[in-house]
Amino acid sequence: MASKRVAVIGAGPSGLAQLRAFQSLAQSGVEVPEVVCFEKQADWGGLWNYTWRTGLDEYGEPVHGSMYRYLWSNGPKEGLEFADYSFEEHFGKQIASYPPRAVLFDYIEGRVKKAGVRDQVRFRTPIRQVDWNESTQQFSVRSHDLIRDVETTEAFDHVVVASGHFSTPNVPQFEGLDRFNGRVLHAHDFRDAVEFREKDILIIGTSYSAEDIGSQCWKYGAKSITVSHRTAAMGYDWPDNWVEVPLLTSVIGNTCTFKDGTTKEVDAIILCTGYQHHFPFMSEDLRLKTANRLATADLYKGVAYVPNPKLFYLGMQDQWYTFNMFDAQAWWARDVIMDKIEVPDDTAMQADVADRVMREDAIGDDYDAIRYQGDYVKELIAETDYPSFDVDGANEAFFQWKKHKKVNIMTFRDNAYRSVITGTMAPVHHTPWKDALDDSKESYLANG
Ligand code: FAD
Ligand code: NA7
Repeated sequence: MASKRVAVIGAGPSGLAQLRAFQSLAQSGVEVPEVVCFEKQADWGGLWNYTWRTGLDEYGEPVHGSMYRYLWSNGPKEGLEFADYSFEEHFGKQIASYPPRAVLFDYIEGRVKKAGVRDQVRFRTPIRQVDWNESTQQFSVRSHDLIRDVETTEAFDHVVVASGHFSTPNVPQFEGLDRFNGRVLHAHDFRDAVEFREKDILIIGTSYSAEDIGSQCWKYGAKSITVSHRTAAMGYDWPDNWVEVPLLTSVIGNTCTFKDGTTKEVDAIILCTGYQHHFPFMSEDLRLKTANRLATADLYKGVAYVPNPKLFYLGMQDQWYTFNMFDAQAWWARDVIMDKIEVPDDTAMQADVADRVMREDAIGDDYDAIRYQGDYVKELIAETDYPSFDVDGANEAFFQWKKHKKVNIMTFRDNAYRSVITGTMAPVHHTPWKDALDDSKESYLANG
């Protein structure tokens, strides 16, 4: 097994899950393959590794980060807790349920520091090209050491793509945007809500980014928030200076016109219109092409690439579950690589994908979608030694979260839930979210 080589692309939560999966096996005395993780940024943590930069970085690489200042977890931490590393183990106490970005970064990092896997990561080394070599039955992987400005091509038996899919923006065109007299940006480039203090802002989109960036701007003093939808309004009980309108049809000067003929003068337009699965470094025969959905195209068990199951993609689903689902996937991919799990023939893999798509298409509401992804997590962990946990209990935390958002979209983060890993109840945070302007780790952890 030691002679096998595995390339992991990305050291975000998914890639780090893969490193931890192999390390946990090695720790139990099993000989594992050589694992090399390539990370284009200077540090690990993926999106949780905050950068002020937008556009291109200091090497001319597209900036990966889409996270912004003051971001607090948009779902309860009880839904994402690692089954092998609880919040209590990391912080030495139970903490409140919606941690800000810096707190979650610390938690993610804590597990992999403990595992001692940092020396497996080649930082500042983006992958440029991955090809399959039919004659050697290996992948040819070309990476670029940005610091030394040297490109290297190496052979690997397996590739695990963990490069995320919330970094390359989906940017639609609207008539008149090219002549708008204010700032237009995509959510990917949003960094600090304070910029929009006293401003009238228009947000396009109705999903997580729209809801949360709008809420940040509201919290930090925007004058008004107008949210424009293509399909349906979000329908929360918004504050007085927040309205929902149909889709933007045109922009003249600072005046935006919507599908129902109404207009609004705005200072800035933030396109919260989602992201693309973008893998320019994968040769076409290896490149995942999928919509952002729970049942991705072409991935057996949501992980192994059907046309070439020596290749794995982690975390490519739309996400209710995150960190613990990436773990479930990483442990499963590890066991395929270790020849402990057998991948069936092409017909059976395609049938598996079709069945997942069909079952997702039959989902009625968000509660069913949460159950669907919870069942998926259960399915994968049942096949490996990832510590089993109460997934139904985690589903329940998500159900409570949905209900709390309906009750009041500006106070849902003030609630607390029970850990399904340690069984302890989270404390209620010391300050309501809307009044907690300091999002530092020190401030958040000052609880209890
Ligand atoms: P990423 O975190 O995107 O990490 C991918 C890594 O791959 C990066 O480090 C990147 O630099 C690297 N990489 C990319 N391309 C290459 C290449 N060619 N070569 C080498 N390295 C490469 N989830 C939650 O659970 N709770 C939240 O509150 C939450 N909030 C979010 C808010 C925002 C604004 C966004 C965009 C996402 C949020 N998410 C949240 C979801 C998020 O997707 C996951 O939490 C998680 O970060 C996904 O991990 P990942 O490792 O799959 O991808
Ligand atoms: P999502 O969840 O993919 O949502 C994208 C939104 O953008 C959704 O409301 C779409 O509306 C809307 N959209 C997409 N294209 C258009 C066009 N052309 N016109 C108008 N509206 C459009 O992305 P998010 O950024 O919100 O969330 C991504 C992750 O970041 C998420 O996992 C969080 O954890 C944080 P639709 O409903 O399709 O009409």
